[in-house]
Amino acid sequence: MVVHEWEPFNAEPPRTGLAGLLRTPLDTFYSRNHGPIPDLDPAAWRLTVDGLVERPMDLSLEQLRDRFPEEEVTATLQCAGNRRAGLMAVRDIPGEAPWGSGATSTATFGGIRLADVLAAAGLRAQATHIAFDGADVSPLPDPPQHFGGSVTVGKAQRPEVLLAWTMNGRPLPRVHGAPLRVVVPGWIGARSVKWLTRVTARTTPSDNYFQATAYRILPAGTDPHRAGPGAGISLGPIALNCDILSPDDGARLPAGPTAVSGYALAGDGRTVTRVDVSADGGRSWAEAVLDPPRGPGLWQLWRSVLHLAPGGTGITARAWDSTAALMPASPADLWNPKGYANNSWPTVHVTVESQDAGPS
Ligand SMILES: Nc1nc2c(c(=O)[nH]1)N[C@H]1C(S)=C(S)[C@@H](COP(=O)(O)O)O[C@H]1N2
Ligand SMILES: [Mo]
Repeated sequence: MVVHEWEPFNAEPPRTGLAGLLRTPLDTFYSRNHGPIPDLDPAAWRLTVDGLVERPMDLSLEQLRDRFPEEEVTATLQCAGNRRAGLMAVRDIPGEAPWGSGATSTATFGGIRLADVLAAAGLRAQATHIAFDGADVSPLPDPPQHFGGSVTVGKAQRPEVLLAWTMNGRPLPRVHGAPLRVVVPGWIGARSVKWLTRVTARTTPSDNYFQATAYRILPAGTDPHRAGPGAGISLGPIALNCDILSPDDGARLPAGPTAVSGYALAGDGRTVTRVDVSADGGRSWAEAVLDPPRGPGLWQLWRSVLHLAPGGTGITARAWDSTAALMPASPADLWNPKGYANNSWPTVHVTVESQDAGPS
């Protein structure tokens, strides 16, 4: 793992650690934290469901297990800061981690549907947002605050949105939110709140710092330290993106055909319909072989074989979605003061050895 910070713990796998696998192994899955990782006693832990509901509830893990049917969802989590390094290459973003391609990972999560819990609590018709609170306290807001965020009621009631206690068939690891986390496929990772303690039905989005102030796209001239709650564009559903996972950036490759592979991830409610690969900076493109969509918020793997001339070459990819939207070419057009949502065309630089090169 590439560790960006030890406290709070922030780490991502190298891109090649994600390559070719539908599911990311637990020891490879990225970790994104905003404060110390809490150590919760599962026996004492309770989930509070309150706000605009007919029957507020306080439920233990055992009660959640007994009352609601268990479901599994395979989904990709992606941090809004994924590929921030590509934006930092355009212009520096002080105080934020230079995430590469690895703040994206996929797992099979098991637990219960948030929709079932909301129905049991008697969600009132006026509710338009469902807010989540985590047990961790982040020192980033002033004063320090629990991590939290919200999604719309429409998304909260989707069958793919889970309250999860397993990950790839194992008990949910502490670093990923044990004993219970939210999983919101297709939305920025920040809405998949870990160490969940409270679900609140409201008429407005969460007031939490990580919803109201952070995780927003500010206009390029703005000082993020002066931007107050509500400034900029709130991030929720993620945008179409793709990446090259193999070969690695900087790889030296033997002469002969080059296998290129990666993932593409559509925005909420969409699917990826085509991935193209270019070895000439986007002047010409070859269509990659793309896996079919297998579920909401789940990446689609793709692969291609290129015949590259000896020497240094860039390999670029781009994806199209089911609305015929295409990823933007340039990170410069996307640059924003907090460095979120870089979905520009990814490029890896490789060197292809010439046919007659001996062993190096
Ligand atoms: N309670 C809590 N939940 C959280 C966070 C956090 O710091 N605290 N980080 C969020 C962010 S920004 C992301 S991208 C995902 C990362 O989940 P992971 O660490 O399991 O990969 O968790 C989200 N949920
Ligand atoms: Mo994130």
